[in-house]
Amino acid sequence: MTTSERGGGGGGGRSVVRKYLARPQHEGAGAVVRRSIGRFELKYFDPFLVLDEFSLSAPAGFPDHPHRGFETVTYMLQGGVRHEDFEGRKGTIGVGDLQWMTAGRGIVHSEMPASSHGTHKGLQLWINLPSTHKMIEPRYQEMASENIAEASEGGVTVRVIAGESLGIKSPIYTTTPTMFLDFTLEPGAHLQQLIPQSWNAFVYVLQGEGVFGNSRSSSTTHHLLLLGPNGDGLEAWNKSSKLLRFILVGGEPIGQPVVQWGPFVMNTQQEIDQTIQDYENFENGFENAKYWRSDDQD
Ligand code: FJE
Ligand code: FE
Repeated sequence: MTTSERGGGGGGGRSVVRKYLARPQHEGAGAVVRRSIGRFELKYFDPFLVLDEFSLSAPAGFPDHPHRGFETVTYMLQGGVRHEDFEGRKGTIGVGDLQWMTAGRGIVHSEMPASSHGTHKGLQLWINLPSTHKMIEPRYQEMASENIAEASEGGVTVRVIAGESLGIKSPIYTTTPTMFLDFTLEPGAHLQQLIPQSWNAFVYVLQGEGVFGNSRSSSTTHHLLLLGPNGDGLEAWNKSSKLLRFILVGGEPIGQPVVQWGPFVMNTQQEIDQTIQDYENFENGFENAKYWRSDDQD
């Protein structure tokens, strides 16, 4: 059976169409990120703009910077990130905690390691917004680790960050319809997870090794797997003797032109020019940036 035959009919799982190893690169101020989506080979996987597995050791971090036109989703794996924004909002995202930030028309913030020792690790996903929502008021949705719903069945444990799995639904509202599931499979476990038709979806391996979709070989840590469009969901197997942990993320494609200038993502160059002007002039959502500096900034 070929890949297309397997994925084409009803009942089959999606196939893996591309696989990338995310290698470390420098971003921000001394921070290291393993970027998969957002690097030049994989500029945009509609609606996803960036997927970074980041690693921070003080004094490295992401000091005061703006965003407009999309959402950032930060999910911590080790240590913590202290954030602070231009409306005076502050907090720490600890291990297993989630911050879902809709930048909308504008946020200026800093994201720094929560303590001066240790290595602080997590995932940051940038999700695009449709043109109708790029200029909405910014908003945050946060979930502490203990409030993220978890379910187990047959050696599969899922933490439901967004969307639905094993009969559990996340309370997170996704402006762009999105699913974000954190799976752990015990040795020998097999997973079948539905993914809505027409959604783009990918897997990113966090720990151990797994066999996904039609792949013959297993995939290990730091690998991103793009899933093909056909089939009703993901099938995964842990054929190893250790735990396998990965995220499955899917989203409804927006299908609009994307013009990106660093932390600003709009539909046209004219809108980007306007955004740069707004940021420089502290207008149209950037008013609070005029007299604000984070505590991290000297
Ligand atoms: C950014 C470069 C950056 N990935 N992962 C340019 F690094 C960033 C940025 C981040 C970021 C922050 C965290 Cl906490 C985790 C990240 C990139 O802040 F916004 C631009 N424009
Ligand atoms: Fe940021």
